Amino acid sequence: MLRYFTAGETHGKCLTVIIEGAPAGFEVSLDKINAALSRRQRGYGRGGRMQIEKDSAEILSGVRGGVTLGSPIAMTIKNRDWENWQAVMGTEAANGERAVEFPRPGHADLAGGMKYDHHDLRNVLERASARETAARVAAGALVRQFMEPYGVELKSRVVSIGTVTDTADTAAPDLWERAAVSPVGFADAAAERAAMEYIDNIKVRGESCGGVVETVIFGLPAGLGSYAQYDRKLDARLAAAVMSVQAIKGVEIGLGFEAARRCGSEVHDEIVYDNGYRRLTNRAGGIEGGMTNGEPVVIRAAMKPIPTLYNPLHTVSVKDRREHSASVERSDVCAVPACAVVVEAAAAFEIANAFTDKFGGDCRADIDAAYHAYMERISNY
Ligand code: EPS
Repeated sequence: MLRYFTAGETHGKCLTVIIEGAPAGFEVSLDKINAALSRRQRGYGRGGRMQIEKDSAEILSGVRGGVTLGSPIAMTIKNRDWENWQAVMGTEAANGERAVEFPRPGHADLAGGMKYDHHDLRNVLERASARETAARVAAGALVRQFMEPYGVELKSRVVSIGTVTDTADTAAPDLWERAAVSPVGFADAAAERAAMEYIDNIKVRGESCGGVVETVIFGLPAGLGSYAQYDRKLDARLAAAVMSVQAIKGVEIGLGFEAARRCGSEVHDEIVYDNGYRRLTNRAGGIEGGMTNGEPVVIRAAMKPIPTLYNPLHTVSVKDRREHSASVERSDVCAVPACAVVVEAAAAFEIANAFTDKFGGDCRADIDAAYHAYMERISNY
């Protein structure tokens, strides 16, 4: 089983991720990991922090000569901002400055303070911050490389920002390429301009905004995941992985909630045989009965607006319960394009987990043999 853990505070020294269960014998490119990290930093509407950081990962263990060893892989991403926070965030001595007293509605501040008995809510926000997602992006960008030799590819884009929806034709061959270079992750140029204007407008009002992101996974054979037990269902695992991303409030596979409004014939995908079993549509989003069905896996996730508002909401002090406006920390007006990269990484990890579960988790030679034998067998089915 592939697992990962992250550690690190947003203004601490660094983020750390440890990946356990990685198979041996796979080449890993640090450039690909760093490219994903830099994609996560981009996007129209991001705040001042991204001007400070230039995220890059260092691999500390589990890889030798660019090839995985089968041992735990540790990576670290430095926080450049640490330089400005050492006195506040030092692990040996901390000066107590920049204490946070006024919990932000929508953030982990209040419940986290009550749960862990923190009276300086900085102790909560430092870890709850979406800065942690940089470590997850590094993990996802590493493990997806185990599936590249088998033609598995992940793409992501932004579907909507606030009330503005991308109007691009989703069948366009350059959809993903255009979305990848857009400052808002859209493929249509007019919709892109409208989204940027929308972000400008809400920024003036001291607001933040959310949006919907989409990740599609191409090249997966039928049969990853299982219907046999609830916790082996791939859609359940993907939903949990994506829902665990900061600020995600909803996850859909394929039609998602829309399926509930349609009749059966408008939901299910008819089966044909054309050099393999295929579907005339992909409304299921590539998963039936908790398993991949050979069509692309389509995941959509809804991100809520970031809770830090420059025009802050009403709250109360956790020191003396007096009424006050919520704390204002430097933040982003819109982080939806970054969220698309994070959701892609979270999905990549779960897919790699299902892939190695199906084809073996020890080494590339075993995975190669199992993969090709399986593909041969199902091609004769
Ligand atoms: C983020 C880093 C954070 C925030 C943001 C995401 O840095 P800082 O707090 O120093 O500005 O910009 O996190 C949040 C908005 C949040 O609410 O957690 C990052 O690296 O993505």
